[in-house]
Amino acid sequence: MRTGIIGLPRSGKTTLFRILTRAHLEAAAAHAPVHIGVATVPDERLDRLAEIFRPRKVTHAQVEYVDVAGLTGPGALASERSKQAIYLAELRLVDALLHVVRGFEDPALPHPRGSLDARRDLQEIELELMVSDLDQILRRSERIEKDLKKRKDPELEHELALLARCRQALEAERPLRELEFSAEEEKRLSSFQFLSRKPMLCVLNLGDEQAAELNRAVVQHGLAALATRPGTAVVPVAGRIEAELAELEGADADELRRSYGLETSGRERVIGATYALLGLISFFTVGEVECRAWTVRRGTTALRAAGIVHSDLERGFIRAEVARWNDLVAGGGWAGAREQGKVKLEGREYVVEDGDVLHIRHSG
Ligand SMILES: Nc1nc2c(ncn2[C@@H]2O[C@H](COP(=O)(O)OP(=O)(O)O)[C@@H](O)[C@H]2O)c(=O)[nH]1
Ligand SMILES: [Mg+2]
Repeated sequence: MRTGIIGLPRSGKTTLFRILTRAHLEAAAAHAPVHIGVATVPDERLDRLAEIFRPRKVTHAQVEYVDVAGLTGPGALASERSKQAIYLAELRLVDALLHVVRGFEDPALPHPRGSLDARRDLQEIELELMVSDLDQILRRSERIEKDLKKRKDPELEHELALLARCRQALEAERPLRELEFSAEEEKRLSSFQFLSRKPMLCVLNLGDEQAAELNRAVVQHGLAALATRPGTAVVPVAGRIEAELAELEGADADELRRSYGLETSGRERVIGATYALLGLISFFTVGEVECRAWTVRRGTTALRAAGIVHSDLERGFIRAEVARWNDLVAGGGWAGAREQGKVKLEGREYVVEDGDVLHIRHSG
């Protein structure tokens, strides 16, 4: 899964990218237009399973983050527009957007729009995404209209009507993620990779002094209503502090975190919120060789899950042995969990739940 980081200049995008991926960018690389980094998804459940199975290798799930530096707002100079097109093309490929909005004051680091206003900043970038989508819609609609003049085609007529609906929303400054589409419409739209249709996690980047009152800050900055909008979520983070914490390990980090009045790790909250927004869950596979977390969409069947682990498992799928991760830990392994009646045998249509441990029985 890949998430694209967007936001105005000096909002804290690169800072957040570093927090998430724990990347130590070289000074030169820090100025490259697009950075791609991998974040390990923290998961205590996997760690507990590994204590039981003592595998040679523990593999956490991963999320990719892309720091797209060049989105500068609709007022971009002509000379910057071609660069902008490259950034937008990069963004079309991501599954979700992580929109960093500045919530910290710093006289030494002027805000690019002259004052702090989270809602205005959010709207500015959103507008840019919508303009890009609208542009695509207008070009495609024009082509369809031309074709329809030559010959009647119900397929194209459907598409045109659907695009008209999208256009109407965008012209009312409503992002496409707020519209409801049928499965068939979803399919038609997917190839467009519209930006304003992607789920968006807004990260409010706060100053040190607001670290102890994160949730109140979301209200103060006028972003509380965002959480109720479709495909949208908000997470407050004290960026500078989290960047400092990301450099530390274990107990030192915990102690420093508490001294700032922070209860939980910003990194974990952002990754967790991204999972929730995308409807992602984790299941596990365990053994002496490897204990591993796998990321799938909610609703994934045992057969599909088997295929994600290995195509051979999907092809030769017979049954899945399924246990809840904590039952497996409590039983000290499969044998113990089985004795306690905590292992179920499931068929290919079984819908995998968050926290399931799967053992696939297969032929060949
Ligand atoms: N005071 C303060 N400075 C921050 C915070 N987050 C980032 N910065 C600083 O703001 C500057 C721009 O941050 P950066 O992450 O490069 O922003 P970008 O332009 O959006 O990538 C850097 O000097 C950061 O150290 C914060 O929460 N508080
Ligand atoms: Mg940057």
